[in-house]
This record gives sequence, C-alpha cells and structure tokens, in this order.
Amino acid sequence: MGPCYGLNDYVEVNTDNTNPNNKDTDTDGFEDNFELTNQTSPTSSASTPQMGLAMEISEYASSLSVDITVQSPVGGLLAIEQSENLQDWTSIELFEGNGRTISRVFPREDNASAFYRVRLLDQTP
Ligand SMILES: [Ca+2]
Ligand SMILES: [Ca+2]
Repeated sequence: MGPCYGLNDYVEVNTDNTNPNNKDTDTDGFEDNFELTNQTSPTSSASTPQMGLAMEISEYASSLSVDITVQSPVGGLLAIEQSENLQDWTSIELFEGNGRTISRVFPREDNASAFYRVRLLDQTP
C-alpha cells in the first residue's frame, strides 16, 4: 500500500487508471481528486479544470478601476492577488470555486502600474 492521497487505491488503479502513489498522476498541477470533481482527465495533461481570467480597465468620472472576471473551477480555494513589482503579492480577495464566473471591481486610486493574478491555493474539492 502506498501513501493515501484521498482516492481509494482500488478505484484509482482499476477505474481511473491514475497512480495511487502520485496525487497528480498527469503532472499538470491539478490533483486527481480535483480533476475528477471538475470532470477533467487525471491522466491527460491536456485536460485541466477551467481557470479562466479576464481583466479590463474602465474609467468613470476620471477614476480608474480594474474589472476582474474569473471562471472558477468546482471546489478549491482561490485568491486574487495584486502586485506592483511582480515580486511581492498581496491577496486582495479569497473565494471558493463553485464552477461559476465571478466578477469583481477594484478601484485604482492612483495611476501606478499594478499586476493581478489568480492563484489556486488549495485543491480540496
Ligand atoms: Ca492532474
Ligand atoms: Ca489533467
């Protein structure tokens, strides 16, 4: 018996053809359990849960804002993070994936450049 990562070994070997000793059989960064929940293939790295991100800058009454839209996977904990230098990142919002699109508007008080990213912090389905 190898280490247990949450999927039953018998099911892994006989049904899903995943590797019970590796929680990410196809090494695409998404754990087997998380892929099955999202109905993607845990044995194909070409098949990954949706994690779409779109950003748009809008201006209203000379105030800038960043509109961020995330196509979230099913389950998992995600963070929208902001940086001014691509090195130090600050989490500005945490949310749980629910398979839906979420939209958020973050006002930009100044004209300094800023970078945004969405990160999957936890893959618990
Ligand atoms: Ca995977
Ligand atoms: Ca996969």
